[in-house]
Amino acid sequence: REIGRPVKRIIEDPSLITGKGRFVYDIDFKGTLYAVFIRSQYSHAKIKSIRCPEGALCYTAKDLPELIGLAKEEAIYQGQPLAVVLAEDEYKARDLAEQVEVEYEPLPSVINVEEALKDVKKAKSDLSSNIVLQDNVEIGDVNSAFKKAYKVVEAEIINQRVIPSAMEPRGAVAYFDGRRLTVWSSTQNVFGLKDTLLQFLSKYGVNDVRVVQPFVGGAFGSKIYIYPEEVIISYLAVLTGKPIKWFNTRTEEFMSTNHGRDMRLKFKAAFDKEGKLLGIEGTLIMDLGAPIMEIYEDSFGMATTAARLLVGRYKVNAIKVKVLGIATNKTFIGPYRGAGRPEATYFIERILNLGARALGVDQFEIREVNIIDEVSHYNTPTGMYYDSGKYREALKIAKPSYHELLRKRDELRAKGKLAGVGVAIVSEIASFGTGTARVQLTPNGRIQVVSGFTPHGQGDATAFAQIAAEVFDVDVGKVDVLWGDTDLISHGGLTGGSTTLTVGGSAVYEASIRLKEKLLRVVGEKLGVRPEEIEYKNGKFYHKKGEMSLADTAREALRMGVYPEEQYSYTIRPYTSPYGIHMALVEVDRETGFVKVLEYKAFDDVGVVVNPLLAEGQVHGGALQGISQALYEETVYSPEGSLITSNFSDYVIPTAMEAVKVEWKSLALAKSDTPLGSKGIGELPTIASTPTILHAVEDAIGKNIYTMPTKPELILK
Ligand code: MCN
Ligand code: MO
Repeated sequence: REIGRPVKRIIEDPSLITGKGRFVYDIDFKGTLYAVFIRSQYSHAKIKSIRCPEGALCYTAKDLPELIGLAKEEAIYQGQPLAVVLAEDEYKARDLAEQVEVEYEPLPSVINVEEALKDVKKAKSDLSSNIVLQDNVEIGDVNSAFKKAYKVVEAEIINQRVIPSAMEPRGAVAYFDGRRLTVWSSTQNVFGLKDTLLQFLSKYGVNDVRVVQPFVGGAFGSKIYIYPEEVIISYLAVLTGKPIKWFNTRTEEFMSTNHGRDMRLKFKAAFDKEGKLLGIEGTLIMDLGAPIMEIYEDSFGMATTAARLLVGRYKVNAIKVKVLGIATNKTFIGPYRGAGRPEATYFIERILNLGARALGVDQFEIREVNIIDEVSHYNTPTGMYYDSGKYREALKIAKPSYHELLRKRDELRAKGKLAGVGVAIVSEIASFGTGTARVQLTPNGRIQVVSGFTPHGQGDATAFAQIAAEVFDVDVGKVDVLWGDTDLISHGGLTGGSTTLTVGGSAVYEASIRLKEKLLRVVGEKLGVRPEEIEYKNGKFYHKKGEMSLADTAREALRMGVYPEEQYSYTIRPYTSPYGIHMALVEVDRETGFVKVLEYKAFDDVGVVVNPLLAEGQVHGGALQGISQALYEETVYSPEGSLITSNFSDYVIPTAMEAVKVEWKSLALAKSDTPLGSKGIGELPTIASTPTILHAVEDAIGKNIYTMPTKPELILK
């Protein structure tokens, strides 16, 4: 069996680890013009004039058609593109960009939520209020919950703004051959980019667009949006007839690529004596960043999702949360590994632990008190959907490990150390939409899988190879996988929302089964027997009248005029609901306040795991990313809206030195209804680890924590 086997990344890694994988920056055409963007130095200013150097290829909003995001009269965040210059090499282009003179008239900036809510200054001149979007999530009778309460816990907890920090910044190359435009982009959304470019460029007579995703050095949700730079360089390739290349510096990347999170919840929570959560009332405020309406609706969706997912996997029946989306003059917020679910899990898990601490109840026990036993096709009162889950059983399995960590904590404490244990339950929803795959048999007997998804580091292609190999009962080495090119297939989805394996893999599975049936008919016709009489094993068709290999069958099919390929589109309704229990043991240095994660254990239920090596890899990297939010990452703006943490010496992300040993257990208690029975795992560990670590630090220092990161100076205070 191939499904379930820890296969190494045979599709992705050979070229990557030998340094031969091509990224956007490696693509070079003769005669390329390099594009450098002139970006607003102010977070909020009137653009009075832009003066281009004499004779330079330089374009401002006035020279270009109305494009998304290129500021014309008013800049609304630092780093917003205002103009672009082109030159024959990158250095000349950077020098040229410095000669562009922009005359600004600074406007008052709205930098924090408190200021935004006062509504005296506006984040954009034409805004009537900085509160741009509002919603309410209300279920049950909150008032009676508070009347019945034994204890009421109140606080404001902040899930801070973070910078996605993919290893490779955004960049693209655009090539126009006089009829067809081809764009290579460091994106996770090739079909979205193609659609946008076609919509825009058809006005200029360009109706044929191809978008290619070369190898991409990570994205974490931040390369889903169609960014202005991609559209502008495409237009300039058409206008100038020259290939155009653009690549962000790290500082440009930090300012112009979407940030993540930035939500806060001011809440009141009612508990009974045993720790049962009776109700939550509060206001959830999301700082959406710069007011760009095209982006706002989607981003605000993350806040309403967070509010509706506040129920977690618990029996909470009364919730009343006002959700506000606020405009400020900072980089806009977009999806970042979890998009709404990390914030929800953070809020509900923090509420439970703050309650447990106030009541003197153990943090594991308070979860046992509130957890739903199990669900099957369950709709939460807030309108979320959980396909399946055995939550109490999962807790039972995880419990001995929790007690083991407590024992280790107590041993450390006996030695005078500041040690703590944290636990959190991740309440995830994942795997959305439609995925398409075409599976084809080549004349030399290899299976070729074409996927409409856009993986960029996860390793899904290897998992797809396993799925096809399982159906065709061949070695994975006999399968090739292609993806990330709009020419491969008419349409596709994007790798985001932990979707690719479950939705894209189901498409591969179904297409493979259909192709095998088609091939059976070919063999039947050739041998003059009924398909049901034919046996298939080890990549061969058997019948007493003869046998045929896959290569024989492919050639025979082509002779008959039957193409040995099948395409299938799989649509999931509505999504999967993975979950997990994460726990950690930390030690806080009494002198320095530095937190060391000594042990990290994850018990995750994502149904069937196709490749445990890939899934565990996601848990290692994902958990570290969430730990990093808890301990290190802080996006700092000056009062005028300048990004202070504009590179990696000021914005701290973990290195191999801070990497944590993660022990992972796949629970596989509850499958999804999809053909594979799998659920998404790409984002789950990141969602889980942030509150887990915070809880451990709280336990170590014996104090409540309300903000992140938990810096040494806060811990020792
Ligand atoms: N997998 C599995 N069995 C399962 C579920 C997943 O074997 N039941 C494997 C898959 O084969 C795949 C990996 O685990 O190799 C993740 O699969 P999945 O959960 O379907 O998630 P996606 O492939 O759709 O990846 C997207 C997800 C998201 S949304 C973000 S954000 C994120 C993440 O992946 N960004 C990443 N992990 C990342 N990892 C890397 N290296 N780079 C990013 O940008
Ligand atoms: Mo994502």
